[in-house]
Amino acid sequence: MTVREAVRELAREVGFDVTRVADARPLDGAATAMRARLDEGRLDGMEWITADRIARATDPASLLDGAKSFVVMAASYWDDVPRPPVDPSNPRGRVARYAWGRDYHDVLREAANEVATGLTRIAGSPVRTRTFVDSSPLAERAVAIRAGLGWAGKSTMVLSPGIGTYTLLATILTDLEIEPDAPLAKSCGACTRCIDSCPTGALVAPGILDARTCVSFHTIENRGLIPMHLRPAIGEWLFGCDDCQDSCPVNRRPARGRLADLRASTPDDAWPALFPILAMDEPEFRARYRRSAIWRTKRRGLQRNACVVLGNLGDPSAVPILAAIVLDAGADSIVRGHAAWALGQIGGPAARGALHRFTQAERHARVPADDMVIVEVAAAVAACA
Ligand code: B12
Ligand code: SF4
Ligand code: SF4
Repeated sequence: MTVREAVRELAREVGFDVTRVADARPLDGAATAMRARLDEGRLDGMEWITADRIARATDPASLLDGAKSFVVMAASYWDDVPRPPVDPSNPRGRVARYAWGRDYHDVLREAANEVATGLTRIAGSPVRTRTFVDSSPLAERAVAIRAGLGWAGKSTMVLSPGIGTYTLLATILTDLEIEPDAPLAKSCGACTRCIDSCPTGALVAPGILDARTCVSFHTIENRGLIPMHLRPAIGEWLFGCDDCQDSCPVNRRPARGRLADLRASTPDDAWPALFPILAMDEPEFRARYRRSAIWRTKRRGLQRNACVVLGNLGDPSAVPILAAIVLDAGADSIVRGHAAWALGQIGGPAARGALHRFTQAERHARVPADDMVIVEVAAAVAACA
């Protein structure tokens, strides 16, 4: 058995579905493409993606001394949790599939580290390795594409034959020379379904995503206000977005992911009830989400997103809890502002009354609020009218 075959077998044993090998030459094409996205402002809002980071992420020699090969592995996380019956007294939002289970950073890192440890055994002598799962500076998709693990989809997702796009990547960079795989000679052809189904038009051209309008960016990475004009298009997405994947024909017959830790434990992991999220204090948020990818958006971000979803659902049953937030001078301003917006979307006498109460109370300095909340309330009053 060759080293490549042995690594593949080991990766399969620990739960990865596809494993490929690439050489560790600089990723020049990706560097140029990523720099262009940065310079065009399409990565604005993710200040950690800098020109310097892109240079390192595409220069394997700077990531590991003597780097020779990448082992890149994909784990499918596809699963299905049917939507619970609609109950207006208990409205729910939707979480993107990759965040249903235990934090994928931990799950994939543990599995990838087993493969990295196994490399020394397979090679018969000590080898140096460095493992990457999402958060380190490595252009992971570019490595996957070079290794033939999949092709670059028009959605910017890596598409792997047989398992589609519902995959997460883990990569090992090593100083061991392993025979590389060839890139795939495949493409999306004439299909444009992901572009057509994107609710905000964030896929501005085939393979070009503008994060400034992407629902996934706003519900996960954005720490502040979500631009008002984008909020309606967020629909029910509480965290992340799968629209460009749900529409992809390559995902037509997905197989259930094998890493059980990535699956939802309860329907609430996939379709969380929104009122309990709005009522959560910090210790409750920590207890529920500390081991989930949702932790990244922080309590404030999740509550902000819950307000947006409630506004989009438009059910008056949400008015009392949203009104209580708007009228609570101690509540977070970002959450308050989005709660006001939601009241404006729901409309009707109860929502109008709550906004009016806020305006009166604020005018008499009984409910202090910063300018941003005042602006959001004024816009919500106008929307109600
Ligand atoms: C920043 C980031 C985001 C941002 C920006 C995404 C984007 N498309 O740029 C936001 C927050 C929007 C995001 C969203 C999501 N993300 Co994300 N994200 C990342 C992260 C951390 C960096 C990506 C980055 O640098 N983007 C900049 C763009 C320009 O580069 P890129 O798309 O990664 O790669 C392109 C270029 O390299 C180019 N390219 C490569 N080689 C070459 C060669 C030549 C010659 C040329 C011209 C171009 C070229 O094509 C690649 C594919 O488009 C990676 C992890 C990592 N460290 O790589 C995860 C990662 C890309 N995300 C991932 C996932 C799962 C998601 C979501 C599905 C989560 C969700 N359900 O909400 C969505 C999908 C949205 C989408 N359509 O992409 C997975 C993707 C797995 C896969 N099968 O593709 C990754 C790889 C994490 C992981 N380890 O699994 N993400
Ligand atoms: S994740 Fe959602 S908003 Fe972002 S590109 Fe895909 S469909 Fe569009
Ligand atoms: S929807 Fe069509 S164009 Fe988009 S990634 Fe899938 S196959 Fe490619």
